[in-house]
Amino acid sequence: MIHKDIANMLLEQLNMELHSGYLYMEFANYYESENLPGFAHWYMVQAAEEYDHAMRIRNFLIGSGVKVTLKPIADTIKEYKDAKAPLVEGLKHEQMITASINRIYEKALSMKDYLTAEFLRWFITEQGEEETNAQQNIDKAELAGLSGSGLYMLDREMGARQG
Ligand code: OFO
Repeated sequence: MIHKDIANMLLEQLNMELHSGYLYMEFANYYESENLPGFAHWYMVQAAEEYDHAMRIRNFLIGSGVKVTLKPIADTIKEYKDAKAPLVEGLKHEQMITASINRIYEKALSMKDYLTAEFLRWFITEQGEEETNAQQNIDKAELAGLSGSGLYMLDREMGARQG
């Protein structure tokens, strides 16, 4: 059984992961409305990954004897000034998620909860990748430009994301 404080932090993180998926689906909705199906596809794949992150936490909590209850998911921004704006929001969001994971990890270590700390190591590595991907998306958009053939080519590349 894990400590109640750690369980509560993980329940909060579970909600944040679901919110991440909700946010990225909203990005996808925006890109669909802008006729950028490749960007939309990239974020729908990302939304599915976030659901997987949430399920990892849910399963860990259940396996640790914690009763899982779900809270409402926070709302998202729905309008963006251009195709780069969601990418910038995405990086900010991932940095916030990283900070949250790190806080739980530090708390687990301080409470000598090595099982939770070990569980969180996967997320720490994953967050490194998530931030790298988010930054690369911004870099590519800056290189490609936000209109014309550059944007068209980038949209095709984004649409090739496998998983
Ligand atoms: Fe779950 O990694 Fe993004 O938010």
